Amino acid sequence: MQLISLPVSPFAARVRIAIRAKDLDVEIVAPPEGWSTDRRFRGISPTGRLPVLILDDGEAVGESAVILELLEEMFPRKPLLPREPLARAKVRILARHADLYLMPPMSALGGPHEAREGRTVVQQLLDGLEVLEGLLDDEGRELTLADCTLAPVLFAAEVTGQRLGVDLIDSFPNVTAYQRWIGEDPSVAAVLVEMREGLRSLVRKT
Ligand SMILES: N[C@@H](CCC(=O)N[C@@H](CS)C(=O)NCC(=O)O)C(=O)O
Repeated sequence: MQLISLPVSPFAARVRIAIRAKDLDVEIVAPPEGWSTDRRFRGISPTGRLPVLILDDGEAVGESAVILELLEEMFPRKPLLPREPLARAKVRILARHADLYLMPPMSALGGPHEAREGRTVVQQLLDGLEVLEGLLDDEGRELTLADCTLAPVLFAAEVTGQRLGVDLIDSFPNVTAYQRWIGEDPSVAAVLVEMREGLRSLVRKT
């Protein structure tokens, strides 16, 4: 199998964490030059987005949350979902929270925006982090799909805050403690290093 991925992509990073945690034999490959508009790439990723998992029979699967669930079903060893249905639902709530309420404002802050619009989006991100603060009540457990999803998102929030000159995470003690805890997982730590290095090389290029 192959994963088309870029080091800094928080969506690709969550899949790379799961691949490491499950010890899967997946080759990590970069997309082609000009990938988001490249016609061949669009053939395997109709939205033109990363990541894409290429299965051994050539079948391509996009959408990071779907890829995570697929890998979990294909390779249940070293599970990243608990057994009990309600516990599984709680994992999925955290992961969906990241996709619905944290990533959209973060992506908006990554693009060009007016100062006032920027303040509104920062507030949306802070609101999302405040909800996360209340959702995190389960520290000290096994790594889950929620952790794979949240660790890169919180890294991106940290970097976004640094860029804006505000600490977005500091005022949320549960989120701060969770970020520290999750960063100690070896699979997460390795992928965060990849994200940091990817970011550095992007900055060097611009
Ligand atoms: N919902 C998608 C989002 C993926 C996504 O937006 N990836 C970014 C890279 S971090 C991308 O491919 N952006 C290309 C573009 O916006 O043209 C997922 O979870 O996989």
